[in-house]
Amino acid sequence: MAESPDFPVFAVVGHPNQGKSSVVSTLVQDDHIAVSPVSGTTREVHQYRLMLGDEILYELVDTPGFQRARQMLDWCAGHSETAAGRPAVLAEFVARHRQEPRFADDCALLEPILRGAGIVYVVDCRQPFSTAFEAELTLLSWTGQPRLALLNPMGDHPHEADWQSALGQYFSLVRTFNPLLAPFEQHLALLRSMAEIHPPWRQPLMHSVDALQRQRQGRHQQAADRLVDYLQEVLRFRLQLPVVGSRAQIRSTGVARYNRELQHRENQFQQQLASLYGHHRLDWEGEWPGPREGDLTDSHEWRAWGLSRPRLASLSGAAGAMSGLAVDAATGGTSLLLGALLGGALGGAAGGFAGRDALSFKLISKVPGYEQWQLGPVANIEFATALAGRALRSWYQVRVRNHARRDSLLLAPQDLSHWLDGLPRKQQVQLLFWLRKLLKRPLQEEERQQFQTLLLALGEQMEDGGESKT
Ligand SMILES: Nc1nc2c(ncn2[C@@H]2O[C@H](COP(=O)(O)OP(=O)(O)O)[C@@H](O)[C@H]2O)c(=O)[nH]1
Ligand SMILES: [Mg+2]
Repeated sequence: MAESPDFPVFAVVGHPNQGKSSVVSTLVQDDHIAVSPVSGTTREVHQYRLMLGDEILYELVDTPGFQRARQMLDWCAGHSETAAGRPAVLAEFVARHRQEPRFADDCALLEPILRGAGIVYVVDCRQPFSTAFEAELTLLSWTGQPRLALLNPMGDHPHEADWQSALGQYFSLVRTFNPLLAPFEQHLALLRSMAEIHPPWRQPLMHSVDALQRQRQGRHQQAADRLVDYLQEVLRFRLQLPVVGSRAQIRSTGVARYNRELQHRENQFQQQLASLYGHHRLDWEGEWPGPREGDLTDSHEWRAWGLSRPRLASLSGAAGAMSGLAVDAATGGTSLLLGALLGGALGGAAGGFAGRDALSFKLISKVPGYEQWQLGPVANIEFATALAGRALRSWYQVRVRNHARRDSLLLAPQDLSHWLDGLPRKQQVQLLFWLRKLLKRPLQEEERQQFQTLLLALGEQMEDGGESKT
């Protein structure tokens, strides 16, 4: 057997179309890997390494599916006398048949294993277990390499018990893992399982778990930082408009331009988030339903992203809860002096939206012939919470997205359905406080840090909130 590398290597194998490439894609955080409903998309063996800086954490080998396991097994059975000789017989089979097109896939997938890779066997448990799989399992067991089986539950899985029973005979560990939907914690759990099947890889894989956790925290930090910049920019964004036509006409073309600018900034923000989390091919769907011309007090689509009016009103109205909050804040170790600030934030909530337009619109130069109108900044705390809610939702979607997914990312307001309303009051007040501050002026360094701390907490909450919709 060739000398093994000093990082763990696993070959991901199985029948065609079981989700092998998807498992590889998710675990190496690479959205470039060919994942496709068309069987036979992975024609060759590809090695993918998860790198962190210069360090290789592990390598996964994506393989084509088994094609002629039965024939291969028959040949090997006829050429081996004892169990001890089986790995050598498999190697001989590969050496003799690798040039034959009919065995090309089978040889290709065995090669890395014979060189020392561990085995991750992937099966979509919607199909019944049958003897067709038995040959594959037997061959894999004959390699003598450490191995683990993954049940990929794509939808219903009526045959799961059969599969468990069959796989349990060939694999020391059988785990359930949905490469498209498994949350990050389950990726780590899977790596811990992989660490169990081969003692020499235990330490490097447990190290990978730590490193990936740190990487994720770092990504969250950077995303929160970006989020502050983004909100700072869009909440304070203003457009200068030349005087062409009537006030109503200027306003109307201004609002259209403003929305385009907003959409553009949101797209940029979303792309930055995506690339922070290692998504390089992400399509976003979902127009930002920006303010309309004449957007005053009636309901508009953007409202669904923010705090609801009853919620905003209750934040200013519930005096009893407020004193509770102030106490909470004083003892909660938050650096915000909420008690002192509450009045300001809530006063804003009360007065900040009633009858107010989403954007300020005013004449900023009255010099005849050089008149100028200005649209923006955001003038209404309700609209500000909608922008923030939408940005938070974008962040959430990217956080929970696995790299195996190839569908576009859909942002629809009903996804959120006033998620912000469900936050603890204290966080709502804090969010309002910072948004209001942003509406007035850019944040200072220390304030940024505080706002970021809040955003990080909100980010955690989004994931823990049991929102499994993706
Ligand atoms: N719904 C669903 N589809 C999946 C899941 N895993 C893989 N797929 C899809 O099944 C198809 C085949 O997946 P792929 O990873 O290319 O399988 P491979 O041929 O074994 O490499 C792709 O369209 C995947 O998006 C899953 O857990 N749920
Ligand atoms: Mg594949």
